[in-house]
Amino acid sequence: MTHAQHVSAVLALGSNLGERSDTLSVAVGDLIAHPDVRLIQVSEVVQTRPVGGPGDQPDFLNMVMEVETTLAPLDLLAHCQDVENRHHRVREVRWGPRTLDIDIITHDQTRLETEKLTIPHPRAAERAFVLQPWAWMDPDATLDGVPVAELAARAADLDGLRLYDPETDEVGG
Ligand code: A4P
Ligand code: MG
Repeated sequence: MTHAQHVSAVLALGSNLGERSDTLSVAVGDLIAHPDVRLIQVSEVVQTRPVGGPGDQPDFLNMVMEVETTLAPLDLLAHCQDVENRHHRVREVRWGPRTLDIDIITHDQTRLETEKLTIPHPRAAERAFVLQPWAWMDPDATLDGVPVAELAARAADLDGLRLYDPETDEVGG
């Protein structure tokens, strides 16, 4: 009998269409409803200006979460896409508005570069909308050996990031 290996993975969630906050919280529930995915921790939610894509699209809500899973990277991707689809994600414009986007940022020490999946996520190291909530959630986190907080501090989009309060639907200063 083989024993599936438990690893830690970091997922990033984003939404800029519809009931953004509700979408994120339901998606977290959907992601950990899988028998092979267990929640370790979730980050704060941040409101962020869109990076790339059409200039006139609405602001995003973004967050990250850490899970423990026995799923292999491609199976975890399939599960994330399943959850995206449940939230009526339609793929139209690259970097365009979406009800829900779920990216795999890291999967243990996995390094992978295939057409379907690149891990660590190739753009995560320069994106405050991923790095800042991650650094707040896990102050000791590193990405490719560099502290995530340090990467966040020098990310170009850090300016457009505000802490979001799901209770009041307001952003902080
Ligand atoms: N794919 C490859 N690697 C991964 C990975 N590590 N995790 C492939 C998830 N998917 C991965 O993604 C396209 C394909 O990437 C998938 O089919 C999968 O096989 P998608 O979600 O269909 O399309 P997308 O998200 O529009 O494209 P892309 O290039 O993944 O965009 P990003 O990099 O995810 O950026 N600004 C703010 N403020 N907040 C955001 O959340 N998000 C994006 C999307 C752009 N700007 C943003 C935000
Ligand atoms: Mg994506």
